[in-house]
Amino acid sequence: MNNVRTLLLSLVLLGPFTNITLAQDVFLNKRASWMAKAESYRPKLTVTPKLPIQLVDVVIDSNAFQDVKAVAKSNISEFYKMQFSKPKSVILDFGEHITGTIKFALSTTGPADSPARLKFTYGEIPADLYYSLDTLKPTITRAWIQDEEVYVDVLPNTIRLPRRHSFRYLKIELLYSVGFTFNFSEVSCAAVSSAGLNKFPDTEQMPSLFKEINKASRNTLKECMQTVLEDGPKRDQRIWIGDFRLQALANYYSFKNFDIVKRGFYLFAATVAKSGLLYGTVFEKPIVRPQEHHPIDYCLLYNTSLLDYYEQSHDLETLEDLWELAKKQVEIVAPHVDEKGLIVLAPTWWSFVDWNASLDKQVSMQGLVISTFESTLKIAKLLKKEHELPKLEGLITKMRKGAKENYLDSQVKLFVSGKDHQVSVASQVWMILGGVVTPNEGRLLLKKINSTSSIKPVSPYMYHYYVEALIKCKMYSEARDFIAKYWGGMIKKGADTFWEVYDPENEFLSPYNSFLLNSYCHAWSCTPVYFLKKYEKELNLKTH
Ligand code: RAM
Repeated sequence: MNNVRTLLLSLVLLGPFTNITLAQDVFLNKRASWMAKAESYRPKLTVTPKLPIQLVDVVIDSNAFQDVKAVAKSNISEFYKMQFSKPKSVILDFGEHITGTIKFALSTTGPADSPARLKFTYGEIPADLYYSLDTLKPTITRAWIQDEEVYVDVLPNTIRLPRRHSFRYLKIELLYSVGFTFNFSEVSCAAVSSAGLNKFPDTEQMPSLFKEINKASRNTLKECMQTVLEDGPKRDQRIWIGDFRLQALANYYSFKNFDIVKRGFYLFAATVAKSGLLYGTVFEKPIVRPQEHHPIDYCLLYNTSLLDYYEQSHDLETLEDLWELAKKQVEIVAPHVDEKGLIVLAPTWWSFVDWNASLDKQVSMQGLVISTFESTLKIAKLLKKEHELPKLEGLITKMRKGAKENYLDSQVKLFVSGKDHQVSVASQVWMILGGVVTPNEGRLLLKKINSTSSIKPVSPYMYHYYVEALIKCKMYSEARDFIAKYWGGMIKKGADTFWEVYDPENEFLSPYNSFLLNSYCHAWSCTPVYFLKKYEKELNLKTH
């Protein structure tokens, strides 16, 4: 009987991946109106011209991030005077992270009788321009690496390169000698973002490190604010629910652009799988379409994000419009909770939680499911629709009890995950956020985990939830000190935008087997501005 149930369930969930379409399209009637709303909230891009400010060299320095730093070489005026005819390379520094397209103009001293072959390499950080990918075997395509060869057939010339890049540093190389000389009379970038102008005067009353953290958070968000809340302007340039939730939170405490958030909710809604389960990712081009996978933690975090949005906007209409979708996520996941109150993940789902490959995710997912069920219940209550999910409250209680009875190791006094009883920070964090323990009990867990050897987060994404847990347990000074240590650690290593992956113990860590494929302006790392603004008083920033 159980096997038949599992088979039927798998077929329904597998529907979108196969030609087997047992399930009907649950939201068929809503897709068109959701898509129209998504389009109506499309933000306008502001184009800002940016110029390079100086020439730099990238050099090895064991104190720098990934052992490479940029050092000033000369004033930018020297660059425009440089004559090019033999192979030569220069690095321009734009002074800040930008996302946009390059325009350049070449002037000649005499007639040109051949093309000039140039190579442009874009670096978000100095290391991007130092290391080569040759010895690494990335698990995702090299096509994400930002370098391109450019033929200039006719000189003099002014050329706008078509591709949008994400960078602060630009290396320009003349690859082969030519029989004439030329110089650059212009290099500029049309920088794009939908964030609007940076309207944040430097009047914040907080120590300079926190001011810098705030600024880098906002810059990270600004760069990812394009026609959607992209996860990263270098890679993957698309919208992911997990990143989206954190960007939306940071946005409420900075740019306050509600339309781009609504656009996200509606894009995910319009592209939902026929089964009614959300996909984790949406592309805008060439047509709006989902990436057909179900990171189940992201699917559920959609509901939490909706609740966050309502708390900031009081927009009951949107909540109402998306309620059936939010409810459906719970209806699909809830049957996977067993008699003990434990979530048993379906084989067709993926759970992300963090990029640490060693992490056992069972306990984290238990807490995350409870926490997102709780958000959904709150939405139901706001809409006076609790009766539509009559068993949810009881299920949450059962899951909390189940988690405590099955995952709390009474000897170690920590939650342990998987058959090897793994101790991780993520497990404690999600047990706290899922309300499995009280804030007082949570405080003991967080103190204990810091003095125990355990699996640690590696991404600012998971560390966001760690800080949320500290705050939930009223450990404000620990939260403040951690933000200073972790995000401040990136600042001290030269970050002007925050990174996709940062493990202070291993700066070369990459989920893609190549740190050159990592993104160094990544949406999910932008939340310090949210913490520092929302909890300004509690974090007691003025005196620290
Ligand atoms: C990375 C994306 C994104 C994240 C997923 C899980 O590839 O860049 O930020 O949400 O992984």
